[in-house]
Amino acid sequence: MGLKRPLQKGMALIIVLMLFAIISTLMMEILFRQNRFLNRADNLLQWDKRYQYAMAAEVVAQQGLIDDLQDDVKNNAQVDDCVDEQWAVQLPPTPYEDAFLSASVQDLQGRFNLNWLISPNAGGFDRQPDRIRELEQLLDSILPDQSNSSRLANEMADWLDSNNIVDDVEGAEDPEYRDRRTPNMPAAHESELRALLGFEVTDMPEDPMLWGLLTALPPGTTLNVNTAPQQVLDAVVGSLAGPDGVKAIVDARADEAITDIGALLAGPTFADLDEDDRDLLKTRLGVASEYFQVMVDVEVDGQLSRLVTRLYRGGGNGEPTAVFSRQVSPLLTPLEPACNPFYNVE
Ligand SMILES: [Ca+2]
Ligand SMILES: [Ca+2]
Repeated sequence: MGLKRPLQKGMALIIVLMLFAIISTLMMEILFRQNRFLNRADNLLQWDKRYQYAMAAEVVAQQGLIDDLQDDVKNNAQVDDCVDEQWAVQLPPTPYEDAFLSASVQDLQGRFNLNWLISPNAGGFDRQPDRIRELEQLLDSILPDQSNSSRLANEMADWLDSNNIVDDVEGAEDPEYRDRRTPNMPAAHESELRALLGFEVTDMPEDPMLWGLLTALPPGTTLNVNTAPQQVLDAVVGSLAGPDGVKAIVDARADEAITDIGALLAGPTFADLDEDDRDLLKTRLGVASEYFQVMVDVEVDGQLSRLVTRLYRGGGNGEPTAVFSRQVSPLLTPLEPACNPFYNVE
């Protein structure tokens, strides 16, 4: 009995020490987790705060667009260009409470609409061979390697058209795609081009701003000749009226915005144009816009967020203005200016 006592004491001491070790490890873990939880909550709160600031700036831009439209209606001249218009301003980084806000607005109708490649029929969407060639021509000026332009334009048409038949040698429908299906309906965003079978990493434009030459709007949407960059005019107008037709538009808008497509097409440059081609241009071109993009950058404590909002500004017919997409995107490029960077580049 006398021998056991010191051993029991020793055991008790070891157990107490082990308990302390376990408890302190637990405490460490709890503190570590609490700290992480607080950081995460703080990050989420900060992110949400930047998002709310961006949404507020979006509302201001939206109001600017509505005011501009009301002005146009009052003056009986519905025209949008990216030079003189009220909406075509860029807000430099401006302090607001603890944030810096910068913003810009772009006209989406100055871009090549991928959904022009199809036209709605009774039950679906038919491909438009002439428009496919226009996209091919435009891709020539966007892609670093032009050899892929024709394939991508044809695959885009199959991607959008209702049938599941590869209509041209370079197209691709469901059987060609292993891990995804073709939507067979209008694209929701120009980035769908990247989902095409033939799109390679090497096809990424060297200048990310080149994506700004493309968009995805309803199939019948007109191209605004006052905001379209040279490359888009080359593809859409050049294909029917040649380089002289494009030059006539660029020259006309250099002085002031074009206000009447009919008057423009009645000019001498378009005199030799086939009657059908003239009518086609008349339906495809416009001088005003309904679809816009608002970009807002928010910085709080060195943390950045960008909100890219796309909206439909109800036309003069009293339709309400409505946001149709919001995207929080990484800041890989500067804010896009109102006039596309390639606006005047030949
Ligand atoms: Ca097809
Ligand atoms: Ca198809």
